[in-house]
Amino acid sequence: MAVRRTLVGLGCAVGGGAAVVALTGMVLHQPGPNASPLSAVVKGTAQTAQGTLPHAFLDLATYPDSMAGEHGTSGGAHPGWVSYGPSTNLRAPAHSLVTVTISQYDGGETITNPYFAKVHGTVDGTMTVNGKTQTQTDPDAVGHTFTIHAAPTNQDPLFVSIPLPALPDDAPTAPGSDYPAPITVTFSFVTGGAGKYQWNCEFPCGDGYYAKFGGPMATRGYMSGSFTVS
Ligand SMILES: [Cu+2]
Repeated sequence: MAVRRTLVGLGCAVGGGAAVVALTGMVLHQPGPNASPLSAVVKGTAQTAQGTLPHAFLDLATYPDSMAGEHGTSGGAHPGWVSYGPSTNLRAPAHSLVTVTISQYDGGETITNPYFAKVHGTVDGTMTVNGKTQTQTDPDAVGHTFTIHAAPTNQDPLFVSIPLPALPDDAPTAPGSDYPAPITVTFSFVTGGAGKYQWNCEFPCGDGYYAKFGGPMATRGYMSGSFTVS
């Protein structure tokens, strides 16, 4: 709302409703890097320990750069930065089973904190990696993590953390792709009531920036974003 009010004031100052419409449309259609909302899609129901719940699905990917299209055709401001896609502004329904599939296209190395090489907060405490059920991955070969946090507020707690195994450095580029064939990681968790959460990668993958915690690790739209339950 603050943005819209500012634009109205600016529009009036330059004299005309047409300017207001043009400026408002221009600014509100610039969602920032990689932030167009992506909502989990409900397809039927699932039996869970909490009863029969809507079953929602979300597909994500992790890339060794920002060239896959989610930052624009030329990679945006930082084409070489590691990134999540197709969005970092994620949404899911309340009181539902959410199944996330992440296509992992990046390499990696030893994770700083082995806690984040383990699966936390999913149904049964597991994930599948290329179809195989696992509770952790090799801490010496982690690409990224997908970690949802709750701020200490009165909303329902939500903590989910998934280690994404690294592709081998010598993985060949897949035919017809700019990347090797990805590792496919799938996991499910149950949401509570409505809330606003954050997610980020806990593997310091911002090479060359502040002990690898800068750059894409410290800039919204690359290795972090929002997770809204509603
Ligand atoms: Cu990362």
